Amino acid sequence: MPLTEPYKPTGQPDVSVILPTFQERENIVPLVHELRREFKRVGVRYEILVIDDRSPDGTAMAARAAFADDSGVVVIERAANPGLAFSIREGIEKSQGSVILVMDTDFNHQPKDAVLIFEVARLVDLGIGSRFIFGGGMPNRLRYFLSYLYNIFMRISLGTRIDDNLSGLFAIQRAALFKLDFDKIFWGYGDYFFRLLLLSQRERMTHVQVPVFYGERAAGGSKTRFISIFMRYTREVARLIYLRAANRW
Ligand SMILES: Nc1nc2c(ncn2[C@@H]2O[C@H](COP(=O)(O)OP(=O)(O)O)[C@@H](O)[C@H]2O)c(=O)[nH]1
Ligand SMILES: [Mg+2]
Repeated sequence: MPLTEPYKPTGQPDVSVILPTFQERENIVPLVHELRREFKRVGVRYEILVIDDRSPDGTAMAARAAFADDSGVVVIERAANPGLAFSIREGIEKSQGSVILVMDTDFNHQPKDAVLIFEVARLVDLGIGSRFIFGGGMPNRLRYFLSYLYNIFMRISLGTRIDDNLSGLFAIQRAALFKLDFDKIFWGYGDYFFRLLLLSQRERMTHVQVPVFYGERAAGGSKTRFISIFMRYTREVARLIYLRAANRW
């Protein structure tokens, strides 16, 4: 569809945006507004799925109230199996778009970058947001440097060819994604993302990295503790090295 065509809200969406939320009441409404504006600007039929893990702050209620008149915004409140990767999986399984875009909802991931990554994924299998290629980055320089070193470790130990294995900002062709074994990918936290990259690399899917510069979280607090999350990722990297050596993954 040429970019000049007007917005058409019927038929299969061009993109399904998966927005996992936990305690994001202040962020979710402005984020969805901005995404809608961006997609309308480029003439893309969108579907936006907010996948909320029953946030006590009323995230789901706020999103539902703000977008009651837009059938392209769907709010799902999950009952069982809380967790980031399970939420993303549920969103994907309930989506219809020909490209699936996943992003954080706290403005660490910028809507403008997400739209560019979506446009890339229309042409290849996977568009991946990367902080570690020219033009990318994040405001916290210490975290940036530590994440940069950690990604070098991941590239060497796992053999991934991607510079940022932890961004969690990506878009993928629906047909490509559904070739992968979801049970092997979608559990845990940000580690699901490097399992997805590894399996798609094994399937020889085409990956294109797009530089992204993170924004500061707009409102609320982060759910992750930097040190404990890296310990968790390191256990998972070690497990994958072992399983792959034994031909069991
Ligand atoms: N559905 C769901 N979303 C979550 C959960 N934990 C975190 N998120 C969302 O995942 C994204 C990243 O979380 P965040 O706390 O910003 O992590 P950080 O960016 O690594 O500090 C945000 O959109 C959160 O709302 C969870 O248990 N369930
Ligand atoms: Mg964040």
